[in-house]
Amino acid sequence: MTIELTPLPFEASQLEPFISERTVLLHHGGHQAAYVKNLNAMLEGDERNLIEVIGDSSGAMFNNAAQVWNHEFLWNSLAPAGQGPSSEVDEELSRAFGSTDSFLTQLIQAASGHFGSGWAWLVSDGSGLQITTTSNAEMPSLATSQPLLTIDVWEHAYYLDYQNRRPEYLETVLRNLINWQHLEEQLILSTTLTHRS
Ligand code: MN3
Repeated sequence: MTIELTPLPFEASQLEPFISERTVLLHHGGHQAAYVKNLNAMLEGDERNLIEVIGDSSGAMFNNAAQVWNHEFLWNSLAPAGQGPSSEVDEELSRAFGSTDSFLTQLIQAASGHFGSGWAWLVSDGSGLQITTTSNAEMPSLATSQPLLTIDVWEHAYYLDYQNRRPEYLETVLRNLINWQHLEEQLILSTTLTHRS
């Protein structure tokens, strides 16, 4: 099947001033589009969907497929500034991390400290919430955990706006642009996890 470049769920300028329109356009229309194009070139005549390809491939095919999925999840993890967590989400995060603020601090620390390219995640593994990081195109196991939120720590995500200041990028973006509604929807999905395997 042909993999599509899914449109952004907001206007490219709507994450300003925290992420510039220029960065969003290059990230989505340049980097993510290239993963889609590379993947389609490798998938010619292949009828599997994206999740099936991710679960059953390695090397360049896995890398491009996983990066397509990771970027779709990234854009859904972000939203124009002005939202906050519902009391339910605040309660869940407080149970796992002490408070929502402490959750953000721990996520920023984990993402800042990740060596090289990759992703930082909030996941639910059915028994609780965890912060984790993955390298390059890797993602948490979709079979055993539900990602709730991700942030991209590849340099292309922040270099135009923040140069080498990764902690400042993370501090700014995670404290202003989290799509709390999407996080809550993923949290609700995760309650079905125990029935999945
Ligand atoms: Mn990226």
